[in-house]
Amino acid sequence: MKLIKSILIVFVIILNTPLTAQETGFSDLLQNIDSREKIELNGMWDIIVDPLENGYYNHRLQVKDDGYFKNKKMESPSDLIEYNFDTSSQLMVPGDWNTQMDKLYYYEGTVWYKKDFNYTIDSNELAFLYFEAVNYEAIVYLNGERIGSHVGGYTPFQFEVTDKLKEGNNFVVVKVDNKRKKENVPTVNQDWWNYGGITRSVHLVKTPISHIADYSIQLPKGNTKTIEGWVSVKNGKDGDAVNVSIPELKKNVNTVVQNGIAKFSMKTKPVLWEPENPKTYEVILKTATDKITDQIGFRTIETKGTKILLNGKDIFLKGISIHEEAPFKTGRVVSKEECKILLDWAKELGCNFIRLAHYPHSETMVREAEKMGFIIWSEIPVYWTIQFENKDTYANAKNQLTEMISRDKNRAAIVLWSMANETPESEARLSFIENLVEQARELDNTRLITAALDTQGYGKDENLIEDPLGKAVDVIGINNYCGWYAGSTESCSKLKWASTYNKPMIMSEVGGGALYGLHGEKNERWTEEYQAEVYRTNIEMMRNIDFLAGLSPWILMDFRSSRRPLKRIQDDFNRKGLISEQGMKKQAFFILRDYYLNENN
Ligand code: GCB
Repeated sequence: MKLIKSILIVFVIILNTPLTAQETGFSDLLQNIDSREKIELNGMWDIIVDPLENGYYNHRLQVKDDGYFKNKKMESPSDLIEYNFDTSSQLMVPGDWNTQMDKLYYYEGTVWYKKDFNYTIDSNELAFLYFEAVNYEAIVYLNGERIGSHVGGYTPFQFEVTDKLKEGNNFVVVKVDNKRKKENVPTVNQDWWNYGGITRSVHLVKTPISHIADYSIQLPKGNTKTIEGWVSVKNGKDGDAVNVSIPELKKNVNTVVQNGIAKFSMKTKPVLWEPENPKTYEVILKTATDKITDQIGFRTIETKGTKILLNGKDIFLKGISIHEEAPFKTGRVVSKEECKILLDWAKELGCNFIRLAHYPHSETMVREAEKMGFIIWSEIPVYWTIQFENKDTYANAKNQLTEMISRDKNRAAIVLWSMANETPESEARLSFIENLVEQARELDNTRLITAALDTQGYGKDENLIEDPLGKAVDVIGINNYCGWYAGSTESCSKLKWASTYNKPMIMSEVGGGALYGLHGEKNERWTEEYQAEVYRTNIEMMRNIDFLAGLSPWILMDFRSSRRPLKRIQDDFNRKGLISEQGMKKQAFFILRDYYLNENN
């Protein structure tokens, strides 16, 4: 009886506990860290390459309590310490290790990173260690103590470390492991380089104790006259005042915190964000203790039958797919300048749309693209045959999806969240992706959901889109390699498409490979002429698809892939780029450019 009573009490307490900010579905990942005071932890980090994970396990394969994360130093000449960060090699952060050190080119395993920094304690502030991305698994230690871990190579994560910081010298150690595993997302099989390392920036972000953690500010679906949203406040209390203002619109609303969030709504008519005029407004959020400023654009996105409507108007998405690979030097993109080079090329190509494949790109990339007026498709690496039956795999994918939406939910440029790429049909796969769709809609009901389907019914005269996943998404993505993986180039212009769904379709991939500077007949593989012919005939095909709402051919620039060994042609590059990794434009670039500049305006 006593036991039942206590169970009941616990139950009642749970029911009565006010919902925290997490009514929103997001964690407390800090929004817009660039508007915060922070200590940059970029630059050279000391590293130890540890393929046997000797810094983590002892010789019985038990986790050590005095691993490399202790950053021990010899104190007397007789001490035995078999590592020393201070005399070790160094790597640049942000950056991948593969292109920084020859011996790490193919390396997949553990590397330990260590950075010293100075901190002055201020009892009025909190401190967060914020990682923009680490590929793939990170275990983070501060001053020798484990503070947390993260799985997934392309999304941000943070740890609140206020109580763990010391006055003066501190050190952070990160165990980074990029070993591919079957159960991971992506799995062991991927057509891009598995760049390891602390690939994006690291910051120590400072906030007031009661601070604005997160916010969502946008137009509701289909409504261009109301800006609404919420602001989540950490360590505040019910009734705390929050002020939201948009000076250019002469709007200023006061609201109050309840259960961790302050909701608001304002009637106004902003100039809408669109590719020709990527207008954003300065939005200021204030509490008694905190202030955040962001640049936010407003637009609506919907579908109507087979059309995509931006701000209520039919738009054709003239796009290109992009990997987050640096021009001229390869490796991961690490700077704003590199993002801009890629985006300038997409502009020159005549694009109003980019597919950021196959994982969330950096916040810098998204923000730069938004400023330049690109509509964005953003995706998680649910790629090919991952373990659809595995609950942990689902949890991992769901977490990456949540982190992606959490970071970018205020970016008007993003209109499509993509759940998956070329996944094989099965019951398990269907419910896995349907659950992701449901999660995405719960977190954000204002954008469109898509997935790139693998419909390559080569050899037939008509491709019928009937993948059951088509039912769950708003926009159907189709990856089609007519003229490259199957079917002659001539057959493409005659290929017909039909769909069981009355929905817009984006040709999310189409293309073929060419080595820049290699010339020959249009039926000779790897020549620029062959690739140009693939584009020519596929464009003819696309002209005849009346439910086509856009395309993002594969791909802007050649990119590294260890699936591509062909000597003197590929040399570890996927050659489907319209531009070589050295920035040279191939003939196909101009074929697509003509199509974009002269049609579908
Ligand atoms: C695809 C994949 C993409 C590959 C591309 C190719 O369908 O989605 O990741 O790189 O084909 O080049 O084969």
